[in-house]
Amino acid sequence: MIDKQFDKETFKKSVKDNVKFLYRRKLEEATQEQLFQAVSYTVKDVIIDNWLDTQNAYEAQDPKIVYYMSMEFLMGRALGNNLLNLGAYGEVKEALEELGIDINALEDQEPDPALGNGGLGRLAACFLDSLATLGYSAYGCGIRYRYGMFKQEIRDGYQVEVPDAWLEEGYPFELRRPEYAKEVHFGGYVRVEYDQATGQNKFIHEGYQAVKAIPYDMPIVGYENNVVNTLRIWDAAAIEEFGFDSFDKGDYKKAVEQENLAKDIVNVLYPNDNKMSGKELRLKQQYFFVSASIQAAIEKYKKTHDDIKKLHEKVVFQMNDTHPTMAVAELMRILMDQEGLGWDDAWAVTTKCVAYTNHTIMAEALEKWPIELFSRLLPRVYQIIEEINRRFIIEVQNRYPGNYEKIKKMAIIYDGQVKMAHLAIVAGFSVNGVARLHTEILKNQELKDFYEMMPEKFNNKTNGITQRRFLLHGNQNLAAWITDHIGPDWITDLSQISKLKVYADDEKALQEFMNIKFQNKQRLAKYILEHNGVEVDPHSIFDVQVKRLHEYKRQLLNILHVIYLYNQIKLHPEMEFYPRTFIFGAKASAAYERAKKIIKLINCVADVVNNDSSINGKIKVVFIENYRVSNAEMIFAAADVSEQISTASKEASGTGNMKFMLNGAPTLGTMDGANVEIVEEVGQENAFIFGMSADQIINYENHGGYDPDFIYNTDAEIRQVLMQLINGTFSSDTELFRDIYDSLLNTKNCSRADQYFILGDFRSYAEAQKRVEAAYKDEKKWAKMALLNTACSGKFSSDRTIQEYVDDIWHLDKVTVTKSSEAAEK
Ligand code: 26W
Repeated sequence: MIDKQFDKETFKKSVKDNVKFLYRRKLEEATQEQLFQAVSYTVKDVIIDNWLDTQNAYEAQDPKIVYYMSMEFLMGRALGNNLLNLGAYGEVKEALEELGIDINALEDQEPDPALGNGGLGRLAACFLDSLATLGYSAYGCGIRYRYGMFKQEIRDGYQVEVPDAWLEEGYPFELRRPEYAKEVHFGGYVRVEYDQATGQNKFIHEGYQAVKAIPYDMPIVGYENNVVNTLRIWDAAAIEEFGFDSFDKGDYKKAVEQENLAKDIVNVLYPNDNKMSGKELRLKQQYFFVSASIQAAIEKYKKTHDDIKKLHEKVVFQMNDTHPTMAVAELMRILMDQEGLGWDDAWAVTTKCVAYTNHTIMAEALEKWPIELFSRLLPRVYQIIEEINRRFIIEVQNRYPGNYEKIKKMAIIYDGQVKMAHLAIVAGFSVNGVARLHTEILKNQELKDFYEMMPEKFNNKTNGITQRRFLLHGNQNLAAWITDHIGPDWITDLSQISKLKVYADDEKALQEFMNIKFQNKQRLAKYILEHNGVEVDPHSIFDVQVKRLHEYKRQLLNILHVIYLYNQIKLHPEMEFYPRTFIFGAKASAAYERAKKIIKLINCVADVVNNDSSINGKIKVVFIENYRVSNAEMIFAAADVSEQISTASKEASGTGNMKFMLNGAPTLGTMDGANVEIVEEVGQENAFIFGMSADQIINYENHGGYDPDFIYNTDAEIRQVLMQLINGTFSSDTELFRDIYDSLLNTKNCSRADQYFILGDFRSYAEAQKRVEAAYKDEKKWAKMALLNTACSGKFSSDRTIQEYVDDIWHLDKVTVTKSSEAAEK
């Protein structure tokens, strides 16, 4: 697929030229950072040709466009991925070698653009990759945060948050597009004016503060298909650039204030995952990118279409959780106040243009905004939401006459608050969950009332991941091995990977498969030695839990079990025990105290266990600092066991679970989220399932919780583990983990002791861990299990997920892009 402008010699020359032009240096004098920039610019040049060709193809074919609206895009590094998708990785690697440059070291120079928290942001990034690869016209719409997800440093076992200045050195894979800047208006008031000509009221927004939104475009390269789509993220600036006259008039201070006000909006990503913060700045961020994106979409549509009432034929907005739900009211506003449509026409268009994805059932994550704040910041948008609410309540009344409970439960505005999920459901033509179990819980529990009233809107789209980043790039040896055995089709059609099943009993194949896993474990062991100073044995079982830190994900269950094992080994030194390395990686939201304590606990346990020579290194515990997309790729490739141990019903889907599976690590997990479907694909016998079911948990919750104290009082080994949290075993400060201890028991008369059923599931988890050990000891059995996990992962490609969104929700047209250079030759 490599084209002429990208052959080795031209490439090498271009890199040398870039070093010269950018830094006035010779190649040999350039720093690694400078080399990274120079190489990236060369790659970007090639991408730009494809970008233009894609633009031309879209203009000629006029396909329907999806705007994927998301507060978060967790992209990970671009260089390596772009090279792979361009089909040029191999050649470039060689060319660089000839220049004496190691491509891995170069890739390591790139900062991870971490414009997201966790699952929801990474899903958005996988979706963009799949959309481009499948040849669909799509824009990602988001915010160009100056500081993305914080960098995590571990100091004395504690998480310390360090700002992530990812733009400091200049980011080569972005293009500033000031010509597409938009204005966004905050505050002020709405004046109503009667229009004689139309006989209708006009709503005029006045006295507002205006902010300029400036787009930066990042190329999204499809896999070997010449398609380059766009992630458009918005930067903010003051409207009036202050000129010299500002100084003279003493307006300097005001001008600087304006600038700061604007800059504030895009300054930093909120590091909350699953918790609504209710901050004014967050609301500003939401409206800022939603308004700019919708304005841009409508402007683009109007360039080549003149009937705004047919917008839905060419445009669809997908709202990634409720964060961009203002899109509903903003679209109504533009259609009515700017395009001159009446309410009914505007509503008809809007409700065919917007769709909503729900990513969590955790109550504390649901977005509710105080009316006071909302109406002050966005008076016109609020007015529109009020009217949507008024009309919806009439519908509810018609449907359920006299049933005021329904109104109370379903209203968009109630009790002084604007409920964004309700707005999204009422206006959206589609509401989807992200795994089958999750969608069922939405329909039957969380959103039951809405499902009853509008069942046709509800549908499931089980999440997926891109095999191009998480296997082709992250696990290059395995990728090559797979291609050797079944050909390369799996790269764009992951269902093909099931062809590996014929090797499930082939000893040579299994041996090779496990050898690759071993090499990947060595690579991770080296990383751990370098970063943690801990020596881990690549022959031990690499048992991995990497994800955001949250109580419902139950990292605590994992570490308490480690303590339990440690006690067992100390008590029975002769006991047979297969060596284990427990690997954790997780960022905790900066304000989530208990989550941060759990990180400290993991590190304290690591200190004790790793340094206790009496256990002969049978257990090692490692906390990998600053877990992020780039090190995740390496971690998945090296994992033996995938810990997916959330309290059943709480994890909407999970996507890490799929990345482990793809890389040949069986799941140790609860029947939660997409684990259910993973087990369905790979078979019960190739996973380690434990714990209460979602039904059981929900049943307990609906009947006042359960009693962990009974377990504490009757199970001496569990009690010992809990006592060790407060008796100095892991910290001389016996109060350090008191809060964790208390959270598990009724000591403080708290009504929700052990909210996440850690003690309730403990024995079942320990027993499942025993099964893991037994299975691992049987080398052949384990190899077969691991290979079958890879072979059965076909369903979990985001290509499959995106095709389902296209077929059921978006109805996009497929586009083919031919290179202009190729076209010219013909
Ligand atoms: C308002 C603050 C806030 C921020 C982020 C609330 C909620 C979120 C996200 C919904 C959290 C999130 O990332 N959810 C995860 O989404 C993934 C993709 O669908 C799922 O796989 C995970 O199960 C879900 O936790």
